[in-house]
Amino acid sequence: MSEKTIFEQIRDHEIPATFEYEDDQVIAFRDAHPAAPVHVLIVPRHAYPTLEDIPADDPIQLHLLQVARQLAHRLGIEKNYRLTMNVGRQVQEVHHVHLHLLGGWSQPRHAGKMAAA
Ligand code: DGP
Repeated sequence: MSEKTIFEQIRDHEIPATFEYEDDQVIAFRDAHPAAPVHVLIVPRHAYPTLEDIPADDPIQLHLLQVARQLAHRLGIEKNYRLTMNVGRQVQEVHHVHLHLLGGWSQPRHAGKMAAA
C-alpha cells in the first residue's frame, strides 16, 4: 500500500489541523505556514496528485471553487481574496491537489506585485 499524503492524514484526523469546512467531497483547513492573515487549503478527499490527474469532466473542479467562495464569505474576506493552485512536481510542495484561499490583508495586494521568481 502506498504511503498517505500529509493531507490524507489530516483528512483521516491522524494529524491535527484547524478545520474550516468538510463535506463528502472536500475538506478545508488552515495552512500551517500562512502566507496571508487568512490562508485556507481546500482539498479533495480523493488524493489526486495534481489538477492534471483529475478527469477533465469531474465536477470536483467546480466544487472546489464553490467551496472557496462559500468560505471567503464565511471568513469575511469575500471583497478581496486570492485563489491559487500550484500544479506539478516542480511547484507543489504537497502532491495532493489543493486550492489556496488567501485574504485578510489590510493593504492592497495586486497580483502584479506577486514575486516573479
Ligand atoms: P503547495 O506548495 O501548493 O503544495 O502548498 C502546500 C501547502 O501546504 C503549504 O502552503 C504549506 C501547507 N502544509 C504543508 N504541510 C502541512 C501540514 O502538515 N498541515 C497544514 N495545515 N498545512 C501544511
